Amino acid sequence: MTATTALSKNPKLLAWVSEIQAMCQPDQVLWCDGSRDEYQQMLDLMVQGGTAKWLNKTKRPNSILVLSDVGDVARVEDRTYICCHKKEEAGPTNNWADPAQMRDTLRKLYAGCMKGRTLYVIPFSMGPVGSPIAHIGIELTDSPYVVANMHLMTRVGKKVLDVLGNGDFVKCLHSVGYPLKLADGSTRKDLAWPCDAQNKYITHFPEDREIWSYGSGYGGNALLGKKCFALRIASVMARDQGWMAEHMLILKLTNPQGVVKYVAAAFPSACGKTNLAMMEPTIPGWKVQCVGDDIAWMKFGPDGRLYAINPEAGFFGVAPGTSYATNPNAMESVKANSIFTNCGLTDDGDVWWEDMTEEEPEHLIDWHGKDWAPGSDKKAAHPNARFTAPAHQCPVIAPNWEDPAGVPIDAILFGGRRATVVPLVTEARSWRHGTFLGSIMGSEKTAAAAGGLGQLRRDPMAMLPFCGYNMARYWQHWLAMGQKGQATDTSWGKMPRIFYVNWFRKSSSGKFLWPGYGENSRILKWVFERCEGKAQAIETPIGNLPDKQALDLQGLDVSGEDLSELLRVDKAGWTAELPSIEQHFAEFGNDLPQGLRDELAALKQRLVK
Ligand code: GTP
Ligand code: SPV
Ligand code: MN
Repeated sequence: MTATTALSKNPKLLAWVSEIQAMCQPDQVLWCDGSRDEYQQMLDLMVQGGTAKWLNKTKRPNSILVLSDVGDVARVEDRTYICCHKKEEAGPTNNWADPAQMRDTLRKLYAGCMKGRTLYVIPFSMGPVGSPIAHIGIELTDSPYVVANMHLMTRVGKKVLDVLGNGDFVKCLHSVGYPLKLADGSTRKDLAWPCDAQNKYITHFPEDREIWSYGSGYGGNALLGKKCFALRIASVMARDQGWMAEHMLILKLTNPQGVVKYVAAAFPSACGKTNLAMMEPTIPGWKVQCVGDDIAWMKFGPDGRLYAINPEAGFFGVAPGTSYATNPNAMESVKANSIFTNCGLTDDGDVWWEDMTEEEPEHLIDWHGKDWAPGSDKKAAHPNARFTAPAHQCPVIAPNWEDPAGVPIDAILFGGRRATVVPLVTEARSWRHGTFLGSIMGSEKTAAAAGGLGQLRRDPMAMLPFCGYNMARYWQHWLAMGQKGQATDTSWGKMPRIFYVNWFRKSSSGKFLWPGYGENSRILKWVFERCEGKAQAIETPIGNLPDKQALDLQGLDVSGEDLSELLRVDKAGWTAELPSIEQHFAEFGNDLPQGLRDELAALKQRLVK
């Protein structure tokens, strides 16, 4: 249970908690011990306060539904800041703010912002507690919703403080920004979803390894271990310390002979990581098991190879589109002990979202809390509605997913939503070429972040919203990691092979050409066999592609014509894209690594040949 007395003697931690307490002025401070009772206490508190509803206990045991404010439904990239001393260190793709000025702005907002509320101290470990790859953070928050979610998404509690001792930690401060007592002494009632929708700040101080978040209670804005720490702050730590923090799933792929390879894949938000990470292969004898579905931390092991851990302990997954047909293992993971946010509530007290079942419920309460029926022009669930579930509930969680040493990565996939130009799969020619393909990755925008739905944008390595420093220097770090891993311009050394995939190519009539989901196993098989040096590939100007013979197509229901289109090297399309790639690179000026300049020049040459 939460404790009113400090659970740590760490002087830096105690001083920081006192300082924040004095600034935010909560009614009380409670320390989280990470116990099951404490988790239950948070759920009860949310239900009593009107934030959450219990779902039907037989259909969905020990699970709640939470509906957020309509102004607080996704990450807010335009309110996300990297606050380092030099603007060029944040680079052209991040919002930059001067650290002292930003702290000044935020101190004013934080002053008294927790009046009438409880300040929770959440000690958490990203990665198995005590693993040499793991790192510790402390989140201070006034949101029981955040406490409960952190319990599922990270390892929380006393055990973390024991490992921390008097050591250093990442300071993560969070407030929903809705005090219950105002400066003039008046009071106000709490809201079901308190926030300060017009005044959000998601700020990072990478030089101080610190995060200050204000005004939002949703997802990556508020669960600070996830994108803020495990990607934005960790990417800077990784650069400084010679490792990698990436927006990647990790999966364990076993062939019919029992040989195992590990694949990591970077796709932008809502582009299929959770689905690929726990897919059911359609090709007989092949097995996919999940190590992680969103973030990978990779370090060189004693054998010189890259080893990855999943720093998280749960899934914060996109609900709409998730079904027994597309992702049965996610459906099984959320059967109980889960938190649902912005989903519809059925008349029998269960959750529902678009495409969860073939047949739509006759009636439900939508995520706005209004009546909904099939044919409504409104969605039952918000497109960025999410489930939070413990990873160990996934039926295909890899038995070794918590191995503190991590798993050796054989292949890295990049991918995004590209209706045209980009083929189903392309193997990079080398680590440097793969880094180039990652650096020019593009994807149509999804609902995971506010604004601009469907627009094509460059999202290098799926890290555009998550890189805590200058993107071009991050590419340089990728190239440097390759050198450490003995990759040359023509060989992979000990580094994973890199592939560029696209499940989202469309026909001229706008339909997906590729069935995706479990059928993606056919591509994983080719990747596996390329890593073994077995499968065939054709050299093309954009990289190495399989032809129809090289892919296992048995039992696949795709026309020969569609397959040809999926595997077509669209030279004209790529040539037409060169100016936009040049423009993209030009944004980084002198920071652009020479290796990527050379790759672009080489691509141009190959395309005109
Ligand atoms: P974040 O949690 O935001 O990082 O997203 P994610 O990358 O884990 O994406 P997720 O697996 O949740 O998929 C997002 C959406 O893409 C869902 O609506 C899926 O149904 C859809 N999707 C996933 N895989 C495929 C695929 O292979 N083909 C098609 N057409 N859609 C897919
Ligand atoms: C993403 O947007 O990539 C997510 C969800 O995984 S959030 O935690 O909100 O960042
Ligand atoms: Mn994500």
